[in-house]
Amino acid sequence: MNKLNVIGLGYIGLPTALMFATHGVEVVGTDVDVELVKTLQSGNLTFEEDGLPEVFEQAQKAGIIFQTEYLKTDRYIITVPTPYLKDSKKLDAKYVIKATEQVLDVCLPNTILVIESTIAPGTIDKVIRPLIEQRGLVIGKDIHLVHAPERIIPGNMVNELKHNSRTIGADSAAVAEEVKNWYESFCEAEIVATDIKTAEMSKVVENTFRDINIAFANELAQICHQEGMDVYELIHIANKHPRVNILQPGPGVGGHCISVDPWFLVGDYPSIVNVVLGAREVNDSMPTYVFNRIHEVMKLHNITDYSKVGIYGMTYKENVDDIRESPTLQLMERFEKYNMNDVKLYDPYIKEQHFDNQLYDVETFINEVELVVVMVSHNQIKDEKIGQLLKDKVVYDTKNCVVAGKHVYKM
Ligand code: SAJ
Repeated sequence: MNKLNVIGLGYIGLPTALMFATHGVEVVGTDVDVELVKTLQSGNLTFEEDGLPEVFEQAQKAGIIFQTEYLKTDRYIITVPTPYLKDSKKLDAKYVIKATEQVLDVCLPNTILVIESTIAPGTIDKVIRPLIEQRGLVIGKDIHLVHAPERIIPGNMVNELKHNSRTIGADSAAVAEEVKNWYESFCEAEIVATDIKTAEMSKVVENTFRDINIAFANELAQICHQEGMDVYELIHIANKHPRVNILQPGPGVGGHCISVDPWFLVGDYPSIVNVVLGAREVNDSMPTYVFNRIHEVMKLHNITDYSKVGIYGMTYKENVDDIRESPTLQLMERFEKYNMNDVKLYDPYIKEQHFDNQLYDVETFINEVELVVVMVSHNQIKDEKIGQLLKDKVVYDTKNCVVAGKHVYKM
């Protein structure tokens, strides 16, 4: 079998390439970013992820190659980013298009081209098939198209690559079976074959389901705050019902999946989506809600100096170093808009400077402020030692993870 070329070595592509390489597949990883490729070639990882250093070491021993060039082969997996256009909220398929074109420039006859990147339903029909046909190539003969979306969650990627079920969307059962065999090298869970459009839609629907569920929890948090009730107790009780599973409220929904994918449905079906759009709006409004709650708490404790307010956590969720679309970044936009620039920030996972008043030592951070706003429930903040430091602070805990504090306020 020819080598497998994985294109796009980001949060999804790199772990996927490493898993293939450590399970008997000859892999070449390709990325346009010269610095990124150099880093990987020199034996260093480009982001932190539990268990990844071990897999990286094994993959290197197994002979994985990193390069900026596309490989001449007949097996490709594209895992490049798929952003959305800010105004129309539609998918911006430019990276997938570019990668597909570069594959078509070099690939061997009878190539299987797998697109793993999340794409709006219908993208392969509307955008990718024409690219191939324009070149006079025949789909199903020269090129076999597949959509194989992933389901891994940052923080538990290696484990989930192994144990999560996957979907393979293809035009024919034979091609689906072939690609299923590739993934079965490392994936021990069920792999379901379907058509391409259903595979595209399933990925977006899964993330939209969670977005809607989180929006419901966030709406409940606001109702409970108004009523002086405990939203966590309420959700805990409701979830005792065997068919109810409400997620947890929080300061917003960040990351590059749940906060992005529902927009593809909004962009493509504006006259149908109602619940989907409403959920997006609720979750997007949460940083403003938190901003207002911070001011309520400041008022209750006569805090007027913003340098006495400390924001704990900048990443989009706990125990990862990824700040994409994070609620804290959105919250800081509100502070900046009103020139409230003295607010301090700290995140144990963020070493580079994003804000003037960012601190790098947790004790100094807590000691210098009166009000600690917890935006992310990193394990660190739940630590007993940190609990001691928080004991005589006012805490606004948007993640319901802090036990200590002179006064602890919730959502
Ligand atoms: N969040 C809440 N309340 C909750 C759960 C999460 O407010 O009860 C927030 C988080 O704090 C975070 C955001 O939602 O800001 C998203 O976090 P997440 O951990 O739920 O999800 P992601 O974006 O890291 O990963 C998701 C996963 N999708 C689903 O669970 C349906 C993952 O399986 C996908 O592979 C990934 O998106 C993706 O690539 O699409």
